Amino acid sequence: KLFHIAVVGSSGAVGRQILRLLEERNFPVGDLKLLASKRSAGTKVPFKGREITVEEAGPGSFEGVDIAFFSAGGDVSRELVPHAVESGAVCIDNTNAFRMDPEVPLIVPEVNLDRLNEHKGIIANPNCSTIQMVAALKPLYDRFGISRIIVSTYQAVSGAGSRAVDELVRQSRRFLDGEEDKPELLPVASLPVKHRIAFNAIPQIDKFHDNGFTNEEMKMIQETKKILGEEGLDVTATCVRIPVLYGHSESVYVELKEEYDLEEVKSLLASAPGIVLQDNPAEQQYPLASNAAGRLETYVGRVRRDLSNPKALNLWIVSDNLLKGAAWNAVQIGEYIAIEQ
Ligand code: 11C
Repeated sequence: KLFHIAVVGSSGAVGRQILRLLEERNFPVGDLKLLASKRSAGTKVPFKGREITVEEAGPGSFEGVDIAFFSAGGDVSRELVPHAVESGAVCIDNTNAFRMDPEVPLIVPEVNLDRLNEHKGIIANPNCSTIQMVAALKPLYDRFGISRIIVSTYQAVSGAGSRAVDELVRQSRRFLDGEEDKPELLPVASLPVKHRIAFNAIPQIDKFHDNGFTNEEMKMIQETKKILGEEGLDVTATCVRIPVLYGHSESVYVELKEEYDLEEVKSLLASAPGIVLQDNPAEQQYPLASNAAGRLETYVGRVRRDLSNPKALNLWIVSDNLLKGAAWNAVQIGEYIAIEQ
């Protein structure tokens, strides 16, 4: 069976990767509709040797569409996803719009594929930093249980879109040339204060909540509990933007419910789906954003016993934020939907 596919946000950083993956993985695409804002409408995008013209997305865009991928921001999803569902499409939404809706499954296939069929037309794709963390922790969660997670992230600028990639490149050049470059985008485009990202680390991703956590940190906390299906899990996060283009890195302290054997932990990680264990300190082998960029897997290393708590361990988790963190997780969900139909 071939599927009529729509990609909303097809000219954005994630949308382009979704198209690339649909092509590379030979997804059974019948008709393909590329949708975007008015600004990008009219541009031509190559797909499997054809040129497809991007159309402006609107409520009437989804007639006959089987699967719609959304990655054009929360406001677009909130407006258009209900119309797509009404037209009979299954929507795989990359934005924050429906993730915490109890009616909407929040899926990382390696973790909770069993919830996929609960959907009523919308399946939410989690935030990039959440996806790679839960994918890596799942085998430990299943074997030992987890009581607490403390995560600090080192996130690439591409998480903030392709304009943020341009901003880092431009600022780095100008900074090395001794020139001033006024930051325009980061940390949050819609807030008045901007900070330089080149040669810097910014402890703010997205807006602050009244509790002092940023929205990115709250996403990690809430989404992790929902995906693992454990509201009582203790999770805390500090999310930091660093001058890396592609690939989020995370330092994770995890307290298990039982004492564990470190070799067993490593072999569980090594055999987990979608995970590559890269952990050989003697050879200076550990995950690096520069190696994870462009790859579909999540890399785990620096796996070590905590020195103060025998039930706890520390790890370093790296994945391409635009791939497993966004486009690949979404296309993977699409592949499971296609298999089941
Ligand atoms: C970032 N994690 O790195 C964000 C981007 O909720 O899907 C992804 C935002 C989201 O800036």
